[in-house]
Amino acid sequence: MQFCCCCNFLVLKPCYLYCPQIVRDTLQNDLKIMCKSSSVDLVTKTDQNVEQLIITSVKEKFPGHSFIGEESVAAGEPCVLTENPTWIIDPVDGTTNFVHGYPCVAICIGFAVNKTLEFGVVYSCIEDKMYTARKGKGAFCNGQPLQVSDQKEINQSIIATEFGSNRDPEIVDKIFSSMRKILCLPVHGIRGVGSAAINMCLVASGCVEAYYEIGIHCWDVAAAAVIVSEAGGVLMDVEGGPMDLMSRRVVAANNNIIGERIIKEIEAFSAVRDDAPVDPSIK
Ligand code: LIP
Repeated sequence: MQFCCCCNFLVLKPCYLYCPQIVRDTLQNDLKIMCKSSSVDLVTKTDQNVEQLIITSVKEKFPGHSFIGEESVAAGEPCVLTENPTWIIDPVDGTTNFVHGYPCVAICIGFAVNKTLEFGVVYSCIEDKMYTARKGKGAFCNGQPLQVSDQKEINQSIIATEFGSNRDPEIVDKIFSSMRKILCLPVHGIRGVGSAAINMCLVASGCVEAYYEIGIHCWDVAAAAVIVSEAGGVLMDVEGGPMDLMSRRVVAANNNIIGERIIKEIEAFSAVRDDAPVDPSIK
């Protein structure tokens, strides 16, 4: 089933016209902040409104398509990737940044057919950078081609990661232990902008050699994964092998050498899969 990604992008055009303004307007106004899985897992009315605008706009053109949206899943929609054409949406990636006015926020829309990611769009709202990629057609930022770094020396690299929203001391210890081992390789630096998608777009842009994280969701990384891949990068699991989009684990690197080098230092742990059956007994 072939889709003209041009008309897909045209469908998205209204989203990318209005959503960023919604995000920027709300940054200046009162935010209605709510919590999801914990007091540090935040969501705002803007997340919900932006997601609904995107889904409504796409459904008008493609009523038979499926959707996986961060806030729809939080409201109880299933998070299962099928062969059906599926739009994977993070309406505000970097919600904690958004709540605090920290200027790294992105709208992310990935598109998969037969469980294969076909294109991704990440709009970094405050920077006004539109990252786009279509499978086999390259990756771009505001129309300029993207290429990952050609660095093969880990000691000459910058690595990105995030602390995530899990505050279990044992998990936090693993996160810090991994960071400590990577920092002491040594690497030039460790960075994290508070948005998985923007971290991955920085890998695609060649200014970060690799990004890794355990605890992200498919909507955080689906769109940016196409951008990294089309910029010449690789997507891996934190224990090696290919990335599993629903596993909540990712390594996005400029090449296999850097990716495999940091995988050796990561203290891996598992997170509940995005597509895990929902336990009806847990309210
Ligand atoms: C965020 C990710 C980030 C992760 C945060 C959160 P959200 O996505 O982009 O990498 O560390 O815990 O999941 O929730 O802002 O869309």
